[in-house]
Amino acid sequence: MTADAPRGVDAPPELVQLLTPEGERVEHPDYDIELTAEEVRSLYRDLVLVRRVDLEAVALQRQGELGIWASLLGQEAAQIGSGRALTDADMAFPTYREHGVAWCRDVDPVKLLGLFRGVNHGGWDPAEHNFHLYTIVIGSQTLHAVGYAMGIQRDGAEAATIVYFGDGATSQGDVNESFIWASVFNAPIVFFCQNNQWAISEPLEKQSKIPLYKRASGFGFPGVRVDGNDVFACLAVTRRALQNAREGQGPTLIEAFTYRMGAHTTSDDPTRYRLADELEAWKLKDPIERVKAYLFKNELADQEFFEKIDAEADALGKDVRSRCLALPDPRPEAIFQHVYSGAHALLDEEREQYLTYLAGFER
Ligand SMILES: Cc1ncc(C[n+]2csc(CCOP(=O)(O)OP(=O)(O)O)c2C)c(N)n1
Ligand SMILES: [Mg+2]
Repeated sequence: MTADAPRGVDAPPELVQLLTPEGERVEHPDYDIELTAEEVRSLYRDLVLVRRVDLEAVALQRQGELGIWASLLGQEAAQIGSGRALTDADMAFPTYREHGVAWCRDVDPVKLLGLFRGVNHGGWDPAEHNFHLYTIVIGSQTLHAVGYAMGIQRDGAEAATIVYFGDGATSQGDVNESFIWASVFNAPIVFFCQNNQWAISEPLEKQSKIPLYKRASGFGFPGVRVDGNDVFACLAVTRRALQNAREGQGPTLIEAFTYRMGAHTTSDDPTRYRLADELEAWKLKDPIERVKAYLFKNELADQEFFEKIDAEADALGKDVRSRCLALPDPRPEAIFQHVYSGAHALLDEEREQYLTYLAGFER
């Protein structure tokens, strides 16, 4: 990064990129990808639809319908590219911003909204979607994921695990411990770090003096930095890393170099700690615009296609909104459900006490 350039905007030379911000296909000596026109259109659709769900969720929060929302704005390509690289048998462990990955795992967006509305504690069955519940405790899911990966390794499964975390999370002890376990046990796992340049108000330079992907070498496994706003490159790099994991070659750290275009969450005001020119510079690298430009330039899609996708996005936004507003409030005692898989004497007692307490109000 040069002294006067906005943060992260100077693309580092080691970045894997297959589609430039202008929508030009470029070659990379180590990574390539063959995509049909239909596949590119499908990726474009994913990107637009998840952005639309995210936009609707921000609006719902602003209208008091969600307690909070963590926007994925700007990180769509990192999530769709990596999410579409997964097979059904692979398992994904998200943080709290991975709405695009959830989409790729067929989790109904309304279930995500339910969590942020406070009417469920996750709402989806991780085993049904091979998509773990969201994790708020920064970095802790990396240990869960490595444990899971070591489990499927022992089962002899032909599957890999992927775990998502942020740039800030790389400073957590849990994440570093998970790197060690994954490395020495050669666990079939991909560490997918979305470096969105910020951990709430803390900039990347407070986390590391070296590029994050280089951390991997100290733990004894490969690290690669990919253009996180390039859906083709994210797909190619993640596909390769997952395949290596499935073939017994152990973990890979992928650093998806991207940018959090919105606030950390709806409770945050980024104008307090970062300059507008940084955001403006990253807008030029928008992950959706470059796919659109590619489709247009190569005559792989016409105006009608783009209008159809926009209409589908609007319909999805409407549908998600109405189903979110219709979500029933849970019964208060539901807080005791799903804490343990079976009965638990102490929790049963606490539930009874709580119900007795609540009954005192029903007169
Ligand atoms: C163990 C722990 N410490 C602190 C927090 C508070 N916290 C919530 S989000 C966050 C920043 C995370 O930044 P990063 O890992 O870059 O992810 P991003 O939100 O940018 O996707 C912090 C410190 C937390 N949730 N858990
Ligand atoms: Mg971050």
